[in-house]
Amino acid sequence: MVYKCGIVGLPNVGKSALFNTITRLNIPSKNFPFCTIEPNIGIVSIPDNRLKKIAVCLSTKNVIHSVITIIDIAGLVKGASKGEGLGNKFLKKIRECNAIMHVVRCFINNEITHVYNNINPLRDIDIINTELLLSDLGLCEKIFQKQSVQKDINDVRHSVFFNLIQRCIYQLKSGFFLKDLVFLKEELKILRQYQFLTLKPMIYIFNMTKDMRCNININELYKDKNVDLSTVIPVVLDHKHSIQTNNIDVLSTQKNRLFFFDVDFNKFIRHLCTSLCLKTFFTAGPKEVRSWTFKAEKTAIQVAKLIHTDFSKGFIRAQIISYIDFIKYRNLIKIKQLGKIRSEGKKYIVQDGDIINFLFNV
Ligand SMILES: Nc1nc2c(ncn2[C@@H]2O[C@H](COP(=O)(O)OP(=O)(O)OP(=O)(O)O)[C@@H](O)[C@H]2O)c(=O)[nH]1
Ligand SMILES: [Mg+2]
Repeated sequence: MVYKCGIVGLPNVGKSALFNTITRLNIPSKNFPFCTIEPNIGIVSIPDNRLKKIAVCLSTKNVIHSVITIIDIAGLVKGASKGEGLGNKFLKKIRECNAIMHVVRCFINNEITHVYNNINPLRDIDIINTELLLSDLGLCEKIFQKQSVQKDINDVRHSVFFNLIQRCIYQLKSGFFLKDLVFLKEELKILRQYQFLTLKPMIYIFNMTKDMRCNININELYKDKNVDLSTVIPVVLDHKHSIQTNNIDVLSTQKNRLFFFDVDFNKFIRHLCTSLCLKTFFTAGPKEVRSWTFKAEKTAIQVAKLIHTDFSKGFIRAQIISYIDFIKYRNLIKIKQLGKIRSEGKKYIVQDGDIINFLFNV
């Protein structure tokens, strides 16, 4: 399963421009709201210098990078959760994604229409987040009503489920995202099947003007709007499909302004992956060396499934060399002699940089 990242935001804020930049595709990105109607799907390789280094050690020619799917949908407007502007249809597409990229217009250009007439990033964030929240609230209430009809008072499972949905409703009615609540593992498993929007990891892409002019009040951003600054990536898009990204230095929030530094395209994708808590493991052999992206905290049997369901169905154990050891000794016989190949069971929590050989039997 490839990790899917959906782009949301108001109409005409640069979602498709960002999509083009990341995917190096060329879908229409024009100066009118709702330029995008049907979702655009692009696949992007995740750069990782370690792959090539592993391939050199093994004299393997075929190097395959893991990929992430980026989905650009139509703009959302106030009332989207109630169907305004075909909002429900668009939101459904986002429910199928693993994570959300929320594009916020910060650039100033009088020629580019803003659907609410002026540049106000915090208001825009509020509008989109409110729609995501209301959409989840509607879904929770539907689930609650459906379960009320079927409720069996003596069934413990039912009352656990009821309490869980009630907690969610309370959280959403208080104006907070579900991902800000603490859930037990089993509760998360139940909730994930409903694809709640506010349970997904979200990063904010601030679409900036080249001169970085922006009057966002950082204090307001993270205190009042509850935005975790580590999830904010300011970018400057240009028309040659290149990207400059910038990171916010949290220290500079004291000065109440954004602080930027330039990084390149590859760093942007990696930054995106880091913000979404995505990790990488490798499979390596004489035929190919390949990277695989997975969500942090996954077990060996869970990531085995990414390669093939047989790997998890018939899982015996995983033989693991850490990338650091591999590069240090560069020789499989030596690595073996030094006892640096570990044997791990299905519950092992896979670490970033693990080079894994799955043993299975079906
Ligand atoms: N000056 C400037 N223009 C931009 C920037 N990003 C996007 N635009 C322009 O804004 C207009 C809208 O961009 P799109 O990428 O189509 O916006 P969108 O969010 O996909 O819009 P919808 O699909 O209608 O929801 C286009 O004319 C872009 O060229 C930017 O950073 N600076
Ligand atoms: Mg668009």
